[in-house]
Amino acid sequence: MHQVCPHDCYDTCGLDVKRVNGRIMRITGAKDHPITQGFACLKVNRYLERLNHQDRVLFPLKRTGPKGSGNFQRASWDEALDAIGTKMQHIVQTYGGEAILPYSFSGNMGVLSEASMDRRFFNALGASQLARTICTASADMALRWVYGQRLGPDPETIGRAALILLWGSNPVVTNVHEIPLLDQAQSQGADIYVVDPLYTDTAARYGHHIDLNPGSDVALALGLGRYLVATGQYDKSFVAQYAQGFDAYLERAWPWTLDETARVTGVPVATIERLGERLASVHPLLLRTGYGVQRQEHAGEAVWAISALSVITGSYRDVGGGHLLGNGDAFPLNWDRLTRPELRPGNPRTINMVQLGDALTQLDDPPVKALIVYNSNPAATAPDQGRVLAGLRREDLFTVVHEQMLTDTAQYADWILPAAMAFETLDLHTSYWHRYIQLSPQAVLPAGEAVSNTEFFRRLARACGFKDAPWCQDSDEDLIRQALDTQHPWLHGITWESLQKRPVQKVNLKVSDRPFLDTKDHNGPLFRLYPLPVLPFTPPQTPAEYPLVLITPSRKNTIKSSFGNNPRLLIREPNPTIYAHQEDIEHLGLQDGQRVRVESPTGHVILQLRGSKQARPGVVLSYAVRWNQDGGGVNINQLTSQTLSDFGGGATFYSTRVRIIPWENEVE
Ligand SMILES: Nc1nc2c(c(=O)[nH]1)N[C@H]1C(S)=C(S)[C@@H](COP(=O)(O)OP(=O)(O)OC[C@H]3O[C@@H](n4cnc5c(=O)[nH]c(N)nc54)[C@H](O)[C@@H]3O)O[C@H]1N2
Ligand SMILES: Nc1nc2c(c(=O)[nH]1)N[C@H]1C(S)=C(S)[C@@H](COP(=O)(O)OP(=O)(O)OC[C@H]3O[C@@H](n4cnc5c(=O)[nH]c(N)nc54)[C@H](O)[C@@H]3O)O[C@H]1N2
Ligand code: SF4
Ligand SMILES: [Mo]
Repeated sequence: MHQVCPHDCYDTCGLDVKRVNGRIMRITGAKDHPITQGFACLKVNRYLERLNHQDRVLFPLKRTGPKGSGNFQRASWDEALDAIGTKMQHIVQTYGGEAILPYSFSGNMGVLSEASMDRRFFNALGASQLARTICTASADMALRWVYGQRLGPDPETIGRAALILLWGSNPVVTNVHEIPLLDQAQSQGADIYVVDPLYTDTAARYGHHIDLNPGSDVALALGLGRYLVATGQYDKSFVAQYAQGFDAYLERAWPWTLDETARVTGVPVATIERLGERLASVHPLLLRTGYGVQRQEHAGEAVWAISALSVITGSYRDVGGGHLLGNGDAFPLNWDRLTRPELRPGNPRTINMVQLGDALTQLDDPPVKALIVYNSNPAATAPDQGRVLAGLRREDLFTVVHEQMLTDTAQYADWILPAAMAFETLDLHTSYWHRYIQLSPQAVLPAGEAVSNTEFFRRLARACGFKDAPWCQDSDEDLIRQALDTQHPWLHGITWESLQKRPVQKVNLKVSDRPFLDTKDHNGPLFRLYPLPVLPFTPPQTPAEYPLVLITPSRKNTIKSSFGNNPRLLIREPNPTIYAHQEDIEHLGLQDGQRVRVESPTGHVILQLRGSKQARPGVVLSYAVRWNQDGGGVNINQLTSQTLSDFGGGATFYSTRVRIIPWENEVE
């Protein structure tokens, strides 16, 4: 039976699920899905272990000890909903709807699970709105600024590219179904450059590593742009025909001479020149930017500067060329019908999820009195964890967590409600990378008393007095029909009925359609090169007290905290670990294997220190993220801060500065 992997991953795989007597017995990558091509990843190859995990929440649980003590007792759904409904209505009456804060992200990327009945409920309640910025906000905003849309080349054209820059992207870890496409391009002679401060598995696989200083991408992109213009090698007719704001762009780029670019990025002048020559002469040129670029303070400007490079090189002229960061806007579903913004009374405040710590500990007028968490595990994944946990410990904060697992966040809940797994529910899936829309029907009944996100919010709505409201009567099938109810030509013919017969369908964009040139009606400019309205980039500083840059990239065997409770997936890292270059370990007088105290201006954490060839001197790394339970109640996000990026209010996880001091001399 066809299913879809719900996890926060570029690939959004189709899966073949074998059932026997109402139980799932085998899960494999769908053979007939053009991107999945019959294989899943290390994590989903072990999915039965997740489905049947001992940490699964199967029944409503009520807190019985102090906050965070992890003491709960089983309750019935009726008891839970009565208590939650009464408490939430009391909070709304006393403090107003804004005292209620939803907190969710992409734990399940199904359209219904991620943003449908939940949004309706919080809109109708007049709850605080959540700005969901933790992952892609800066890039989303910068792409919209330049291109008007989050659209890139079709990944199925990657094989045609002759020059590829993987810029802040580590597909060997995060996007394994891109690897066959990159390999295909390489086998046909393409050169693949990896722009990354770490010597990642992707850099090792594809050879050309541009080892830049962390957070210096704006300089590299503008330096390359200036070089192309100064040497007359940019695509003049493309810029003249399709771009506006070129002069303003040049003004921003002009200070970035080769020498200045080399000084700030650490990339030698000769390398920048050679790369510049290649960008000008080798086409199709694919700029494949990952999210790593935009977890820094100058995130927006970095994505803008790389986008500008895609324009001045005329990379969009060729099928297989262009700038691929995401394809989220390839799916113009009827979001307003799904989420119903018009239900909102007035204009409730918006809270940035990156600043959850402050929201829970400092916000007033009204304070946050109830926090409803689903699809996310902020106790482990949000920055400035010290503040987040202080907030979650507040006895006067009413916390409800709808979860599949007894996560670090669930441990702080007043009520935990059991969430169904994707295979136990019906959903519709898009992708943020490829262009297939998929239906995932319910394959098996939910375990225990678990319910889908949509059903959870239907129940919550009834408990909060919306029993007769029409918006909470819609079934999951109704919701899918409403999502697909659009006149947009890209979705023409994709209906509930057609998805029953063909659960994997491509949106109506041809592989040969070049983004924007062939997908937009145009007679004027298509690209805006004007600089973003932000303070221009200045090189990041590394203060003497915190001399090391900490990067917390994605881990191969987990997705953020998801899968982190499967010890077999963490077999190579039994203890929470920080990796450093051997030179730094020696310089600090430390030893490989030793436990160390890592400190930042925000907090500290005890970790095991290991040498790694991926790190370079001055840069340490720790994969995001371990469960707090593995680290005495804390993890690496003790060190990261709530500082927002320059544009879009994004997170700045990779702009963290730390120092390392010995903790115990014992070597494990
Ligand atoms: N296995 C696995 N897959 C995942 C995830 C996971 O946790 N595990 N997470 C999923 C999610 S939520 C996301 S958002 C995506 C993210 O996947 P990617 O887009 O690949 O992004 P990251 O893993 O955040 O970082 C990619 C690279 O950026 C590099 N980087 C760090 N700082 C800089 C810098 O200043 N400049 C440049 N040029 N590069 C820098 C890092 O070293 C890293 O190698 O992956 C998804 N897929
Ligand atoms: N230090 C550091 N921290 C980071 C990052 C980093 O690079 N460095 N990356 C950030 C990024 S890119 C992201 S996207 C965030 C992700 O942060 P989170 O949104 O917290 O993602 P996960 O850790 O995957 O947690 C998702 C949770 O959703 C639950 N879940 C899954 N399916 C369902 C469902 O159907 N219903 C309900 N109710 N729950 C479900 C899972 O069990 C899991 O506990 O982390 C951020 N945190
Ligand atoms: S986690 Fe990503 S690669 Fe693995 S099965 Fe899911 S969508 Fe595919
Ligand atoms: Mo993410």
